Amino acid sequence: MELKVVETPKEQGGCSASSCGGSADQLAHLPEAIREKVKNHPCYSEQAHHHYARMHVAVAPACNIQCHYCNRKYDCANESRPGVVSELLTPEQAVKKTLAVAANIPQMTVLGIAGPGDPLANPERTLATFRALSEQAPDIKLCVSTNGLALPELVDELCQHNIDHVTITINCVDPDVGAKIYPWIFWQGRRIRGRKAAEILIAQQQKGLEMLTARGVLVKVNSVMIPGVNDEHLKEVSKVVKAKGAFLHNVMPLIAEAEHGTFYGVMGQRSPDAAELQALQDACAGDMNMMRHCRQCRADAVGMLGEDRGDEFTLEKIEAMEIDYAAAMERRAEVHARIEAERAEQERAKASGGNVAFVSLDSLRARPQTPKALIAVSTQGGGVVNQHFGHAREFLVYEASANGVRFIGPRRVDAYCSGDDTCGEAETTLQRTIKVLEGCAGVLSAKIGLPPWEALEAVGIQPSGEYAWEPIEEAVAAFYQELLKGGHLDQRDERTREVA
Ligand code: CLF
Ligand code: SF4
Repeated sequence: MELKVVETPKEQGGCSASSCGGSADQLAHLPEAIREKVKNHPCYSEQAHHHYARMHVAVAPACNIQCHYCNRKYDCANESRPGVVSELLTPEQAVKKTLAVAANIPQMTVLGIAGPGDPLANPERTLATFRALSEQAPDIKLCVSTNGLALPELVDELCQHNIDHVTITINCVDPDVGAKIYPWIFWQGRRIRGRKAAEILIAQQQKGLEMLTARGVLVKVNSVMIPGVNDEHLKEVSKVVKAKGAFLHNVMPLIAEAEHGTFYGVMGQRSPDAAELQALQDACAGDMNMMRHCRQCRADAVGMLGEDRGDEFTLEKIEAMEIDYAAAMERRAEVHARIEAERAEQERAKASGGNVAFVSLDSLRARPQTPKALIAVSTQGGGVVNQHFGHAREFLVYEASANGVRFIGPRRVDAYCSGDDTCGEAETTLQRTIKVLEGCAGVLSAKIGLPPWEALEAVGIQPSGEYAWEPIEEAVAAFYQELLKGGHLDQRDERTREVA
């Protein structure tokens, strides 16, 4: 039997990066120089995030604006999930930490500064960190995330330090919308409130975006989706920032919990659910390359996206480490070469029919009624199905259809399994996991125990351990066809109709 993963046809909105984040062709339309810049950046390339890690250093405590979704005690919601930063670092400490992580996690390719306040409201600390790192660790890409208020005045300095990835959080291009998100900004020594504040912020963001793209810097725009406030408006934001040269748009869900003490949290502003987020991302995708794999990292996150190894690199632990960065550079180069060889091998296998035997999705195109299906995957990186169901802290969700396989986004869960074959012991957590998988037709893991298997089947989610170590997209496509052939998707449809 022949393997073939069919790409989303261009006439349906196009694959590019917009709707087919997991495709090998995601970057194919870009000039070589840009492909080179993003190919191992875990945030700018969905493919790369399976293989490479990032880290943040929390050197920037102050902020120059107030967002209604932020409480200063917590990480910047622009780039992080709420949670206090464990340690605020000086630039010297940040450099030491970065070198230690680079030596111990050779897949770490990107150092970002994303808070806990706004990096550009702390320009001395932020730029001192970048300056030292561009000298001492030239193989690490430097990345910064900002609300944009202070950006235009700092663009030239950022460019001098080789920072060619900048994220601007742009939640609106209309000051009336902005006035509902930002109660005030601190601008030219004065606190400015209301619509005027939003007007200044928007103008600075747009000017900064234009200046950066004019200098060839890759700009990603993050937007927080706030239902009833800017959700509809973000389609317009997407159009505007694309027209000004932004490379990628990352629409993230609002995180608003009362216990975080944010204005929105306390006021009961709701967050969007997974379906609403996906619908908006799809609507924006017609105009923009969309990022769908964001994990809303902490401002001191360390490791692969979705994992946090910060505890291994506290100041105390780093002090005790002996770091030979010259030797680490060699090891890093070896590891990166090995990863690239593996990626190339995966691409070759895909192009030549792949490792998983199944019939071509082409045959399904003639069946317009073929249903779409969401399939969740547990993985710990490498682009393959390689994690035990009970160990998964998150699932990557893919949509399979006659048009191919596309990445939809991650869904986070708590791990409930403490050993290899103990799945199902903590039923309440299993039930929570099942809730997170709501809407999925199946789930692929490297291994799964009988109790969760039965619990999943009972709610119409078909588990499988048959695709362990297979490349994710190929496995999803093969599993999708298995579900179709077995009538599972039709039965699901009927069950859903009955429930409705
Ligand atoms: Fe950090 Fe942001 Fe750079 Fe990435 S994170 S500064 S671009 S290195 Fe990435 Fe984390 Fe999402 Fe940010 S997953 S929150 S998009
Ligand atoms: Fe908080 Fe970041 Fe907004 Fe500043 S820019 S108020 S740190 S979310």
